[in-house]
Amino acid sequence: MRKAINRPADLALFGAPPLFAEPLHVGRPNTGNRDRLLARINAVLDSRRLTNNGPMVKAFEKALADYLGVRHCVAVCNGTLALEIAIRALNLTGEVIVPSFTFIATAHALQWQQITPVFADIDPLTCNLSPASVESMITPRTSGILGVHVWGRPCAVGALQEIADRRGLKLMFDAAHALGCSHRGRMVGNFGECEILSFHATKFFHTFEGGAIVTNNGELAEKLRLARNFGFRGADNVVCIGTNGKMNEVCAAMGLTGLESIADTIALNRANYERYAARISDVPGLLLMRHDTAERTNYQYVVMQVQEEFGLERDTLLEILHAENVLARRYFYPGCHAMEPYRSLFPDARLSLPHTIALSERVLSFPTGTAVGKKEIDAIGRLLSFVARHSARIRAHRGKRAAEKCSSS
Ligand code: T4K
Repeated sequence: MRKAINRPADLALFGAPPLFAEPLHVGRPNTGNRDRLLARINAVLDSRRLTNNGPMVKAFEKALADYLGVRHCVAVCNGTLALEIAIRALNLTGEVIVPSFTFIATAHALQWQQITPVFADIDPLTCNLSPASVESMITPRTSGILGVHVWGRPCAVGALQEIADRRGLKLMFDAAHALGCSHRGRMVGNFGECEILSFHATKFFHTFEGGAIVTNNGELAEKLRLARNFGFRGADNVVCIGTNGKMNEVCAAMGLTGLESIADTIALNRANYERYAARISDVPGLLLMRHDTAERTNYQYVVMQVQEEFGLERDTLLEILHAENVLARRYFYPGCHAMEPYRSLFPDARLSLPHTIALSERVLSFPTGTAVGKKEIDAIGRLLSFVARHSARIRAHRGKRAAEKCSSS
Protein backbone atom coordinates (compact mmCIF):
# COMPACT_ATOMS: atom_id res chain seq x y z
CA MET A 1 0.00 0.00 0.00
CA ARG A 2 1.38 3.40 -1.00
CA LYS A 3 1.60 6.89 0.42
CA ALA A 4 -0.29 9.38 2.40
CA ILE A 5 -2.67 11.54 0.43
CA ASN A 6 -2.27 15.13 1.57
CA ARG A 7 -3.19 17.16 -1.48
CA PRO A 8 -5.18 16.60 -4.68
CA ALA A 9 -1.98 16.05 -6.69
CA ASP A 10 -1.33 12.94 -4.53
CA LEU A 11 -4.38 11.25 -6.06
CA ALA A 12 -3.79 8.59 -8.72
CA LEU A 13 -6.47 10.34 -10.77
CA PHE A 14 -3.91 13.09 -11.30
CA GLY A 15 -1.01 10.79 -12.12
CA ALA A 16 0.35 9.73 -8.70
CA PRO A 17 0.88 5.98 -8.15
CA PRO A 18 -2.25 4.21 -6.91
CA LEU A 19 -2.94 3.68 -3.23
CA PHE A 20 -3.11 -0.10 -3.76
CA ALA A 21 -0.66 -1.94 -5.98
CA GLU A 22 -3.24 -4.66 -6.73
CA PRO A 23 -6.91 -4.06 -7.54
CA LEU A 24 -9.39 -4.56 -4.67
CA HIS A 25 -12.51 -6.25 -6.03
CA VAL A 26 -16.07 -6.54 -4.91
CA GLY A 27 -17.08 -10.19 -5.17
CA ARG A 28 -13.75 -11.94 -4.46
CA PRO A 29 -14.68 -15.62 -4.03
CA ASN A 30 -14.37 -17.46 -0.68
CA THR A 31 -13.21 -21.04 -1.03
CA GLY A 32 -13.64 -22.25 2.55
CA ASN A 33 -11.39 -25.12 3.61
CA ARG A 34 -9.44 -26.00 0.47
CA ASP A 35 -8.34 -29.46 1.70
CA ARG A 36 -11.91 -30.49 2.37
CA LEU A 37 -13.01 -29.12 -0.99
CA LEU A 38 -10.27 -31.04 -2.80
CA ALA A 39 -11.09 -34.21 -0.84
CA ARG A 40 -14.70 -33.90 -1.94
CA ILE A 41 -13.73 -33.26 -5.54
CA ASN A 42 -11.45 -36.31 -5.44
CA ALA A 43 -14.36 -38.35 -4.13
CA VAL A 44 -16.48 -37.13 -7.04
CA LEU A 45 -13.77 -38.06 -9.53
CA ASP A 46 -13.27 -41.47 -7.91
CA SER A 47 -16.99 -42.18 -7.96
CA ARG A 48 -17.27 -41.15 -11.62
CA ARG A 49 -20.66 -39.72 -10.83
CA LEU A 50 -20.26 -36.16 -12.10
CA THR A 51 -23.81 -34.89 -12.50
CA ASN A 52 -27.51 -35.81 -12.87
CA ASN A 53 -28.68 -35.48 -9.27
CA GLY A 54 -25.74 -37.31 -7.71
CA PRO A 55 -25.01 -37.77 -4.00
CA MET A 56 -23.16 -34.44 -3.55
CA VAL A 57 -26.11 -32.49 -4.98
CA LYS A 58 -28.55 -34.38 -2.77
CA ALA A 59 -26.40 -33.78 0.32
CA PHE A 60 -26.04 -30.10 -0.57
CA GLU A 61 -29.80 -29.68 -1.04
CA LYS A 62 -30.44 -31.27 2.35
CA ALA A 63 -27.81 -29.18 4.12
CA LEU A 64 -29.14 -25.98 2.57
CA ALA A 65 -32.77 -26.80 3.35
CA ASP A 66 -31.79 -27.50 6.98
CA TYR A 67 -29.84 -24.22 7.18
CA LEU A 68 -32.85 -22.27 5.93
CA GLY A 69 -35.51 -24.25 7.77
CA VAL A 70 -37.33 -24.80 4.50
CA ARG A 71 -38.88 -28.07 3.31
CA HIS A 72 -37.62 -28.29 -0.27
CA CYS A 73 -34.45 -27.19 -1.99
CA VAL A 74 -33.87 -27.74 -5.70
CA ALA A 75 -30.26 -27.00 -6.65
CA VAL A 76 -29.67 -25.70 -10.17
CA CYS A 77 -26.81 -24.51 -12.37
CA ASN A 78 -27.20 -20.75 -11.73
CA GLY A 79 -29.53 -18.15 -10.27
CA THR A 80 -30.90 -17.06 -13.63
CA LEU A 81 -32.00 -20.61 -14.48
CA ALA A 82 -33.55 -20.81 -11.01
CA LEU A 83 -35.62 -17.73 -11.83
CA GLU A 84 -36.64 -19.05 -15.24
CA ILE A 85 -37.69 -22.46 -13.95
CA ALA A 86 -39.59 -21.00 -10.98
CA ILE A 87 -41.41 -18.46 -13.15
CA ARG A 88 -42.48 -21.23 -15.50
CA ALA A 89 -43.47 -23.65 -12.75
CA LEU A 90 -45.70 -20.96 -11.22
CA ASN A 91 -47.45 -20.52 -14.60
CA LEU A 92 -46.73 -16.81 -14.65
CA THR A 93 -47.93 -15.18 -17.86
CA GLY A 94 -48.73 -11.74 -19.28
CA GLU A 95 -47.17 -9.19 -16.95
CA VAL A 96 -45.16 -9.61 -13.77
CA ILE A 97 -44.25 -6.71 -11.51
CA VAL A 98 -40.56 -6.39 -10.62
CA PRO A 99 -38.24 -3.68 -9.40
CA SER A 100 -36.05 -2.00 -12.00
CA PHE A 101 -33.48 -1.59 -9.25
CA THR A 102 -32.01 -5.10 -9.49
CA PHE A 103 -29.51 -7.12 -11.50
CA ILE A 104 -30.66 -7.49 -15.09
CA ALA A 105 -31.24 -11.25 -14.68
CA THR A 106 -34.45 -10.62 -12.73
CA ALA A 107 -36.06 -8.87 -15.71
CA HIS A 108 -34.46 -11.07 -18.37
CA ALA A 109 -35.79 -14.27 -16.78
CA LEU A 110 -39.31 -12.97 -17.48
CA GLN A 111 -38.74 -11.44 -20.90
CA TRP A 112 -36.89 -14.60 -21.99
CA GLN A 113 -40.25 -16.38 -21.61
CA GLN A 114 -42.31 -13.68 -23.34
CA ILE A 115 -43.59 -12.35 -20.03
CA THR A 116 -43.51 -8.57 -19.71
CA PRO A 117 -41.55 -7.25 -16.73
CA VAL A 118 -43.44 -4.23 -15.41
CA PHE A 119 -41.08 -2.06 -13.42
CA ALA A 120 -42.36 -0.72 -10.12
CA ASP A 121 -40.54 1.91 -8.10
CA ILE A 122 -38.71 1.34 -4.83
CA ASP A 123 -39.24 2.79 -1.40
CA PRO A 124 -36.30 5.22 -0.95
CA LEU A 125 -35.85 4.15 2.67
CA THR A 126 -35.66 0.39 2.11
CA CYS A 127 -34.40 0.48 -1.53
CA ASN A 128 -36.80 -2.44 -2.13
CA LEU A 129 -40.10 -2.64 -4.04
CA SER A 130 -42.63 -0.08 -2.85
CA PRO A 131 -45.91 -1.90 -2.18
CA ALA A 132 -47.85 1.23 -3.18
CA SER A 133 -46.02 1.39 -6.51
CA VAL A 134 -46.64 -2.34 -7.05
CA GLU A 135 -50.35 -1.89 -6.47
CA SER A 136 -50.50 1.00 -8.93
CA MET A 137 -48.95 -1.15 -11.68
CA ILE A 138 -51.44 -4.03 -11.53
CA THR A 139 -53.49 -4.52 -14.71
CA PRO A 140 -55.81 -7.30 -15.88
CA ARG A 141 -52.71 -8.93 -17.50
CA THR A 142 -50.73 -9.09 -14.25
CA SER A 143 -50.14 -12.63 -13.04
CA GLY A 144 -47.52 -12.14 -10.36
CA ILE A 145 -45.09 -10.10 -8.31
CA LEU A 146 -41.38 -10.88 -8.26
CA GLY A 147 -39.81 -9.11 -5.28
CA VAL A 148 -36.04 -8.81 -4.87
CA HIS A 149 -34.34 -8.67 -1.47
CA VAL A 150 -31.79 -6.16 -2.72
CA TRP A 151 -28.38 -6.36 -0.96
CA GLY A 152 -29.88 -8.96 1.40
CA ARG A 153 -32.42 -6.64 2.99
CA PRO A 154 -35.78 -8.40 2.89
CA CYS A 155 -38.65 -6.82 0.95
CA ALA A 156 -41.85 -5.69 2.62
CA VAL A 157 -42.87 -9.34 2.55
CA GLY A 158 -46.13 -8.97 4.51
CA ALA A 159 -47.43 -6.02 2.48
CA LEU A 160 -46.57 -7.72 -0.83
CA GLN A 161 -48.22 -10.97 0.28
CA GLU A 162 -51.32 -9.05 1.29
CA ILE A 163 -51.51 -7.40 -2.17
CA ALA A 164 -50.90 -10.75 -3.91
CA ASP A 165 -53.65 -12.46 -1.89
CA ARG A 166 -56.15 -9.64 -2.37
CA ARG A 167 -55.52 -9.31 -6.11
CA GLY A 168 -55.19 -13.03 -6.87
CA LEU A 169 -51.51 -12.87 -7.87
CA LYS A 170 -48.59 -15.23 -7.33
CA LEU A 171 -45.72 -13.87 -5.26
CA MET A 172 -42.14 -15.10 -5.52
CA PHE A 173 -38.80 -13.64 -4.47
CA ASP A 174 -35.41 -13.24 -6.01
CA ALA A 175 -33.28 -13.84 -2.93
CA ALA A 176 -30.00 -13.96 -4.88
CA HIS A 177 -28.42 -11.62 -2.30
CA ALA A 178 -30.19 -12.85 0.80
CA LEU A 179 -28.85 -16.27 1.79
CA GLY A 180 -28.51 -16.28 5.58
CA CYS A 181 -30.80 -13.28 6.13
CA SER A 182 -33.99 -13.29 8.17
CA HIS A 183 -37.25 -11.35 8.20
CA ARG A 184 -39.25 -11.16 11.43
CA GLY A 185 -37.13 -14.02 12.76
CA ARG A 186 -37.80 -16.34 9.82
CA MET A 187 -35.08 -17.18 7.34
CA VAL A 188 -35.40 -15.80 3.83
CA GLY A 189 -36.28 -18.80 1.68
CA ASN A 190 -39.59 -19.35 3.43
CA PHE A 191 -41.59 -16.55 1.83
CA GLY A 192 -43.99 -16.33 -1.11
CA GLU A 193 -44.60 -19.36 -3.33
CA CYS A 194 -40.86 -19.88 -3.60
CA GLU A 195 -37.56 -17.98 -3.47
CA ILE A 196 -34.51 -18.31 -5.65
CA LEU A 197 -30.86 -18.09 -4.59
CA SER A 198 -27.69 -17.44 -6.56
CA PHE A 199 -24.37 -19.07 -5.74
CA HIS A 200 -22.34 -17.26 -8.36
CA ALA A 201 -18.60 -16.93 -7.68
CA THR A 202 -19.07 -13.26 -6.72
CA LYS A 203 -21.54 -14.11 -3.94
CA PHE A 204 -20.25 -14.48 -0.37
CA PHE A 205 -21.37 -18.10 -0.57
CA HIS A 206 -20.84 -19.73 -3.94
CA THR A 207 -20.67 -22.98 -5.89
CA PHE A 208 -18.53 -21.47 -8.72
CA GLU A 209 -21.79 -21.09 -10.65
CA GLY A 210 -25.01 -22.27 -9.10
CA GLY A 211 -28.36 -21.49 -7.63
CA ALA A 212 -31.38 -23.02 -5.96
CA ILE A 213 -35.11 -22.68 -5.65
CA VAL A 214 -36.46 -23.15 -2.14
CA THR A 215 -40.08 -23.63 -1.20
CA ASN A 216 -42.37 -25.16 1.39
CA ASN A 217 -44.75 -26.36 -1.32
CA GLY A 218 -44.12 -30.04 -2.17
CA GLU A 219 -46.14 -30.03 -5.37
CA LEU A 220 -44.22 -27.03 -6.68
CA ALA A 221 -40.90 -28.65 -5.70
CA GLU A 222 -41.80 -31.73 -7.73
CA LYS A 223 -42.57 -29.54 -10.79
CA LEU A 224 -39.25 -27.74 -10.34
CA ARG A 225 -37.32 -31.01 -10.16
CA LEU A 226 -38.92 -32.23 -13.37
CA ALA A 227 -38.30 -28.91 -15.09
CA ARG A 228 -34.57 -28.85 -14.30
CA ASN A 229 -34.09 -32.33 -15.82
CA PHE A 230 -35.87 -32.18 -19.21
CA GLY A 231 -39.15 -33.30 -17.64
CA PHE A 232 -37.86 -36.85 -16.94
CA ARG A 233 -39.72 -38.92 -14.36
CA GLY A 234 -37.55 -42.00 -14.39
CA ALA A 235 -35.71 -43.38 -17.41
CA ASP A 236 -37.34 -42.99 -20.82
CA ASN A 237 -40.35 -41.20 -19.36
CA VAL A 238 -40.75 -37.51 -20.06
CA VAL A 239 -43.91 -36.10 -18.50
CA CYS A 240 -43.58 -32.37 -19.24
CA ILE A 241 -41.41 -29.82 -20.96
CA GLY A 242 -38.14 -29.13 -19.19
CA THR A 243 -34.65 -27.86 -19.61
CA ASN A 244 -31.17 -28.72 -18.39
CA GLY A 245 -30.82 -26.74 -15.19
CA LYS A 246 -28.88 -29.31 -13.16
CA MET A 247 -26.12 -28.52 -10.71
CA ASN A 248 -23.07 -30.76 -11.12
CA GLU A 249 -21.27 -32.68 -8.38
CA VAL A 250 -18.19 -30.44 -8.22
CA CYS A 251 -20.34 -27.36 -7.72
CA ALA A 252 -22.24 -29.16 -4.96
CA ALA A 253 -18.90 -30.14 -3.36
CA MET A 254 -18.02 -26.45 -3.27
CA GLY A 255 -21.42 -25.70 -1.76
CA LEU A 256 -21.09 -28.30 0.99
CA THR A 257 -17.62 -26.97 1.83
CA GLY A 258 -18.77 -23.36 1.81
CA LEU A 259 -21.72 -24.14 4.08
CA GLU A 260 -19.30 -25.48 6.71
CA SER A 261 -17.68 -22.07 7.01
CA ILE A 262 -20.64 -19.82 6.23
CA ALA A 263 -20.79 -18.46 9.79
CA ASP A 264 -17.10 -17.45 9.60
CA THR A 265 -17.62 -15.81 6.23
CA ILE A 266 -20.53 -13.79 7.57
CA ALA A 267 -18.50 -12.83 10.66
CA LEU A 268 -15.68 -11.58 8.42
CA ASN A 269 -18.10 -9.55 6.29
CA ARG A 270 -19.71 -8.17 9.40
CA ALA A 271 -16.35 -7.04 10.81
CA ASN A 272 -15.53 -5.38 7.46
CA TYR A 273 -18.91 -3.67 7.40
CA GLU A 274 -18.52 -2.35 10.93
CA ARG A 275 -15.00 -1.11 10.20
CA TYR A 276 -16.21 0.77 7.09
CA ALA A 277 -19.05 2.20 9.21
CA ALA A 278 -16.60 3.46 11.83
CA ARG A 279 -14.15 4.88 9.28
CA ILE A 280 -16.75 6.87 7.35
CA SER A 281 -18.93 7.92 10.27
CA ASP A 282 -17.73 11.53 10.08
CA VAL A 283 -17.51 11.77 6.29
CA PRO A 284 -20.29 14.10 5.18
CA GLY A 285 -22.59 12.94 2.39
CA LEU A 286 -21.75 9.23 2.50
CA LEU A 287 -24.72 7.21 3.67
CA LEU A 288 -23.93 3.59 4.50
CA MET A 289 -26.73 1.10 3.94
CA ARG A 290 -27.98 -0.05 7.34
CA HIS A 291 -29.29 -3.41 8.47
CA ASP A 292 -31.98 -4.25 10.97
CA THR A 293 -29.83 -5.45 13.86
CA ALA A 294 -32.71 -7.51 15.28
CA GLU A 295 -32.51 -9.74 12.18
CA ARG A 296 -29.87 -12.03 10.74
CA THR A 297 -28.03 -10.66 7.74
CA ASN A 298 -25.05 -11.74 5.63
CA TYR A 299 -23.30 -8.35 5.32
CA GLN A 300 -22.09 -9.33 1.87
CA TYR A 301 -22.45 -5.88 0.32
CA VAL A 302 -20.98 -2.65 1.66
CA VAL A 303 -23.17 -0.12 -0.10
CA MET A 304 -22.99 3.64 0.23
CA GLN A 305 -25.05 6.44 -1.23
CA VAL A 306 -23.06 9.47 -2.35
CA GLN A 307 -25.17 12.46 -1.46
CA GLU A 308 -24.88 16.12 -2.42
CA GLU A 309 -23.05 17.07 0.80
CA PHE A 310 -20.15 14.87 -0.28
CA GLY A 311 -19.22 17.62 -2.70
CA LEU A 312 -18.50 15.43 -5.73
CA GLU A 313 -20.77 13.36 -7.93
CA ARG A 314 -20.84 9.60 -7.50
CA ASP A 315 -19.19 9.02 -10.86
CA THR A 316 -16.30 11.35 -10.06
CA LEU A 317 -15.76 9.48 -6.80
CA LEU A 318 -15.87 6.23 -8.76
CA GLU A 319 -13.13 7.51 -11.09
CA ILE A 320 -11.02 8.50 -8.08
CA LEU A 321 -11.50 5.08 -6.46
CA HIS A 322 -10.75 3.12 -9.62
CA ALA A 323 -7.58 5.13 -10.19
CA GLU A 324 -6.49 4.07 -6.66
CA ASN A 325 -7.31 0.42 -7.54
CA VAL A 326 -10.45 0.32 -5.40
CA LEU A 327 -12.81 -1.32 -7.88
CA ALA A 328 -16.11 -0.19 -6.39
CA ARG A 329 -19.22 -0.95 -8.50
CA ARG A 330 -22.42 0.95 -9.26
CA TYR A 331 -24.82 -1.94 -8.54
CA PHE A 332 -27.56 -1.41 -9.96
CA TYR A 333 -27.02 1.56 -12.25
CA PRO A 334 -28.82 2.55 -14.44
CA GLY A 335 -31.71 0.23 -13.53
CA CYS A 336 -33.14 -2.48 -15.79
CA HIS A 337 -35.61 -0.06 -17.40
CA ALA A 338 -32.69 1.90 -18.86
CA MET A 339 -31.02 -1.13 -20.45
CA GLU A 340 -31.99 -3.04 -23.58
CA PRO A 341 -34.39 -4.38 -24.59
CA TYR A 342 -36.44 -2.57 -21.94
CA ARG A 343 -35.26 0.94 -22.77
CA SER A 344 -36.63 0.56 -26.31
CA LEU A 345 -39.69 -1.48 -25.37
CA PHE A 346 -40.82 0.80 -22.53
CA PRO A 347 -39.38 4.28 -23.15
CA ASP A 348 -41.81 5.86 -20.65
CA ALA A 349 -41.05 3.48 -17.77
CA ARG A 350 -38.66 5.98 -16.23
CA LEU A 351 -41.57 8.37 -15.56
CA SER A 352 -42.86 6.11 -12.80
CA LEU A 353 -39.42 5.33 -11.32
CA PRO A 354 -38.17 8.53 -9.65
CA HIS A 355 -36.74 6.81 -6.58
CA THR A 356 -35.09 4.08 -8.64
CA ILE A 357 -33.38 6.66 -10.83
CA ALA A 358 -32.27 8.83 -7.89
CA LEU A 359 -30.81 5.85 -6.03
CA SER A 360 -29.10 4.34 -9.06
CA GLU A 361 -27.26 7.63 -9.56
CA ARG A 362 -25.95 7.72 -5.99
CA VAL A 363 -25.07 4.18 -5.12
CA LEU A 364 -21.64 2.49 -4.82
CA SER A 365 -20.68 -1.02 -3.62
CA PHE A 366 -17.26 -1.31 -1.98
CA PRO A 367 -14.80 -4.22 -1.89
CA THR A 368 -15.34 -6.50 1.08
CA GLY A 369 -14.96 -10.18 2.01
CA THR A 370 -11.45 -11.54 1.63
CA ALA A 371 -10.57 -8.78 -0.86
CA VAL A 372 -9.84 -6.41 2.02
CA GLY A 373 -8.34 -6.44 5.50
CA LYS A 374 -8.30 -3.87 8.27
CA LYS A 375 -5.46 -1.89 6.70
CA GLU A 376 -7.20 -1.63 3.35
CA ILE A 377 -10.49 -0.52 4.88
CA ASP A 378 -8.70 2.07 7.00
CA ALA A 379 -6.91 3.39 3.93
CA ILE A 380 -10.15 3.53 1.92
CA GLY A 381 -11.76 5.37 4.85
CA ARG A 382 -8.93 7.93 4.91
CA LEU A 383 -9.19 8.35 1.14
CA LEU A 384 -12.96 8.96 1.33
CA SER A 385 -12.49 11.42 4.15
CA PHE A 386 -9.77 13.29 2.22
CA VAL A 387 -11.90 13.46 -0.92
CA ALA A 388 -14.93 14.79 0.99
CA ARG A 389 -12.85 17.42 2.82
CA HIS A 390 -11.12 18.59 -0.35
CA SER A 391 -13.91 18.13 -2.88
CA ALA A 392 -13.79 21.76 -4.03
CA ARG A 393 -10.00 21.65 -4.51
CA ILE A 394 -10.25 18.33 -6.34
CA ARG A 395 -12.89 19.75 -8.65
CA ALA A 396 -10.74 22.82 -9.31
CA HIS A 397 -7.62 20.69 -9.89
CA ARG A 398 -9.56 18.49 -12.30
CA GLY A 399 -10.83 21.53 -14.20
CA LYS A 400 -7.30 22.95 -14.39
CA ARG A 401 -5.87 19.66 -15.68
CA ALA A 402 -8.64 19.34 -18.28
CA ALA A 403 -7.98 22.92 -19.48
CA GLU A 404 -4.21 22.22 -19.69
CA LYS A 405 -4.89 19.06 -21.73
CA CYS A 406 -7.16 21.02 -24.08
CA SER A 407 -4.66 23.80 -24.67
CA SER A 408 -1.76 21.38 -25.27
CA SER A 409 -3.68 19.33 -27.87
N1 T4K B 1 -30.82 -11.83 -9.26
C1 T4K B 1 -30.01 -10.93 -8.67
C2 T4K B 1 -30.61 -9.91 -7.78
C3 T4K B 1 -28.62 -10.98 -8.88
O1 T4K B 1 -27.81 -10.07 -8.28
C4 T4K B 1 -28.08 -11.99 -9.71
C5 T4K B 1 -26.66 -12.05 -9.96
C6 T4K B 1 -28.98 -12.91 -10.32
C7 T4K B 1 -30.34 -12.79 -10.06
C8 T4K B 1 -28.51 -13.99 -11.24
O2 T4K B 1 -27.75 -14.97 -10.58
P1 T4K B 1 -26.64 -15.82 -11.45
O3 T4K B 1 -27.32 -16.33 -12.68
O4 T4K B 1 -25.49 -14.87 -11.74
O5 T4K B 1 -26.28 -16.92 -10.50
C9 T4K B 1 -22.06 -10.16 -10.96
C10 T4K B 1 -22.44 -11.62 -10.98
O6 T4K B 1 -22.05 -12.26 -12.21
C11 T4K B 1 -23.90 -11.87 -10.77
O7 T4K B 1 -24.01 -13.22 -10.36
C12 T4K B 1 -24.47 -10.99 -9.68
N2 T4K B 1 -25.89 -11.14 -9.55
C13 T4K B 1 -24.16 -9.54 -9.98
C14 T4K B 1 -24.67 -8.61 -8.90
O8 T4K B 1 -22.76 -9.38 -10.06
P2 T4K B 1 -20.88 -8.70 -12.77
O9 T4K B 1 -21.08 -8.67 -14.25
O10 T4K B 1 -20.89 -7.42 -12.04
O11 T4K B 1 -19.60 -9.58 -12.37
P3 T4K B 1 -18.06 -9.31 -12.65
O12 T4K B 1 -17.55 -10.42 -13.51
O13 T4K B 1 -17.86 -7.91 -13.11
O14 T4K B 1 -17.43 -9.52 -11.21
C15 T4K B 1 -17.56 -8.58 -10.16
C16 T4K B 1 -16.25 -8.50 -9.42
O15 T4K B 1 -15.91 -9.72 -8.81
C17 T4K B 1 -15.07 -8.11 -10.29
O16 T4K B 1 -14.47 -6.98 -9.66
C18 T4K B 1 -14.13 -9.27 -10.28
C19 T4K B 1 -14.56 -10.12 -9.10
N3 T4K B 1 -14.54 -11.55 -9.44
C20 T4K B 1 -15.44 -12.03 -10.33
C21 T4K B 1 -15.44 -13.36 -10.67
C22 T4K B 1 -16.49 -13.89 -11.64
C23 T4K B 1 -13.58 -12.37 -8.89
O17 T4K B 1 -12.73 -11.90 -8.10
N4 T4K B 1 -13.56 -13.70 -9.22
C24 T4K B 1 -14.48 -14.24 -10.08
O18 T4K B 1 -14.44 -15.46 -10.34
O19 T4K B 1 -22.09 -9.62 -12.25
